[in-house]
Amino acid sequence: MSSTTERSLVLIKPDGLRRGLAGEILARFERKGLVIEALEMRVMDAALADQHYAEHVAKAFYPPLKEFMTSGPLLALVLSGDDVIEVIRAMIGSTDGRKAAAGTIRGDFSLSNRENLVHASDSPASAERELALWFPKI
Ligand code: 3AN
Repeated sequence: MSSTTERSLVLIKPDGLRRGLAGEILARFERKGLVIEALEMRVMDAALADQHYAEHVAKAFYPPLKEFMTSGPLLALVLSGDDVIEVIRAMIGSTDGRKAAAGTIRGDFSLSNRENLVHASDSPASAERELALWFPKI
């Protein structure tokens, strides 16, 4: 099987920090063999939220999502490795923590479809767009 080294924008969301799960989540990515290329603690402001979630701004769930995502510090990461976009999506599990498979981050630690601990780019095009927003110098 061929492989491609990729980069993904990953956020450990405010619930991850509030609940003391940042180390656990980061450790899973490290143990998998992913490379941490950058890591910053940031607070997402309203303008960045609207850009980051451009595809969701008109949806009914967006206002409470924005409120949550701007509610406290998060960790923004650039992770790289072979096929990382797909690998990380598999590690975090499906959006709704109640339905995410056991063994995934959301499946093991989240009971919510909003406070679901992690964001990760879902395609190479999303990764490029999100990395430019969060880490314009990298
Ligand atoms: P994912 O993060 O799994 O890629 P998206 O891109 O569909 O999911 O949604 C972005 C974020 O919006 C999710 N991480 C979650 O926090 C929130 N979200 C998605 N769908 C809902 C929903 N039906 N109700 C509340 N929040 C939602």
